[in-house]
Amino acid sequence: MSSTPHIQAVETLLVDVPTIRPHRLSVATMNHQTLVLVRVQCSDGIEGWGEATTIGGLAYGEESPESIKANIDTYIAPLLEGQDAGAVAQRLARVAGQVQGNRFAKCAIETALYDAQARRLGVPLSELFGGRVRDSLPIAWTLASGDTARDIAEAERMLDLRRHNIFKLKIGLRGVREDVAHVAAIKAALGSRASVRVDANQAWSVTEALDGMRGLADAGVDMVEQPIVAHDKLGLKRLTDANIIPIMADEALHGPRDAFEVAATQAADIFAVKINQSGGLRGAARVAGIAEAANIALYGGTMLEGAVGTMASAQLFSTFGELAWSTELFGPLLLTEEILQEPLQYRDFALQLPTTPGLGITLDTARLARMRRA
Ligand code: MUC
Ligand code: MG
Repeated sequence: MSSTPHIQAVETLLVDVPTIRPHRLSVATMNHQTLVLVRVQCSDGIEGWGEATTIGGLAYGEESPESIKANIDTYIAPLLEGQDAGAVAQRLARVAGQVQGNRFAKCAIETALYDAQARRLGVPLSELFGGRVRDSLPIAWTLASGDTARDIAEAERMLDLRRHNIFKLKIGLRGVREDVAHVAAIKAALGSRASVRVDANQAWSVTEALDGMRGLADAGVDMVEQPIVAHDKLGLKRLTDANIIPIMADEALHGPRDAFEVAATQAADIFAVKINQSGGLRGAARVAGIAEAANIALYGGTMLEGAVGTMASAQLFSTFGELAWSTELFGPLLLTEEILQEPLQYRDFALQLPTTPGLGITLDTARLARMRRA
C-alpha cells in the first residue's frame, strides 16, 4: 500500500569550526563559528538539511546555538515527527502556531523541510521560490582583522584571486574618527578596483553616526550598515533622511513586520535580507517583497552560516528580481573545515549555483560525525 512520505526523524548537530583568523565585530570577536545543523529523515529515504547560526553566542541575537538545539529537540521535532513530509507549509504552520519567536531555529527547520521536498520533486530549491533569475551571485568579503595593513593585504589577495571586489569593513570598536581613518586608508589603497562599505553593528549613537557618515562619504565609501541600535527606527530614518551616504538596515529587520515598519517610513535605503534573521526562507522572501514594493534596494546578507545556510540563502537570493548591492555569502570561506563532499564554487567574484535537486550540496556525514559536539 502506498502512502505519502512522513518525517521519521529530526536530528540536530552542533559543529564548532575555527575561523581562518579572528573576526572582529563591534559585538564580539569570533575565533570559531558554531553551526547548528538539522537533518530531517523521511520515510521515502529522502533527507533534507538545514542550518541555523548566530554570532558570538548571545552577543548578536537572542538565540544561542545551544538554545536552538534544545528548542528544536524538545519542542519542534515532536511537532514534525510522524507527519506528512510533503505538506511543508502545513508543517510550518503547526510550528508557527505552537512556538513563539525562535527565528533561527525555525529557519533551520524550514530549510531542511524544503530541501527534502525539492529533492523529492527533483528540482533545485530555488524552483520552490519562483525560480532563478541568475545562476551566480556576486560575493562581498568582510575585512575584520582589526588591523589596517593586514586588511589591505587581505583585500589585495582577494582581488588577485578574483574572489571578491566588494569589501565590508567591520567598525565600531574604536572611536569614530579612528574608524574613519582606518576605512579611508583601506579605500585609498584599493581605489576604484573595489567597492568599500562599512558595518558598525549598532555601535554608534545618532550624532556619532552623522559625524562618521560624513567622513566615510568623503573617503569614497559606498554605504553604511546598521550604524545605530536596532530598535531605533526613527533614528535610522534621521540618518537616511540626512542623505549623506546610503544607509542599510540589518539588525533592525527581524522579519517581515520590521521590514514593513522600516519600509513604510522609508527609514533605510537598502535592506540586508537574511534567512536566519527573517525566521526562514519564506520570511526572507517577504522581507524582499516589502522592500521591492517600497522601492528599497536589496542586499543578500549572511549570519556567517556554513555551507548549508549559505546555499539555502543563495537559492533564495537567486530568485530576487533586483539585488543592487550584491550579497555577502562568504561564510564557508571564513571557516577552516570543509563539511561538504564537494566545496561550494566561488570564482570570478561570484558564488556559482548548483543545478542539482534541493540545496544542491552533499554533506560529508562521516566528517560531521567526527566533528560534532559530543
Ligand atoms: C552582520 O552584521 O552583517 C555579516 C558579515 C559579517 O562579517 O558579519 C555578519 C553580520
Ligand atoms: Mg550587519
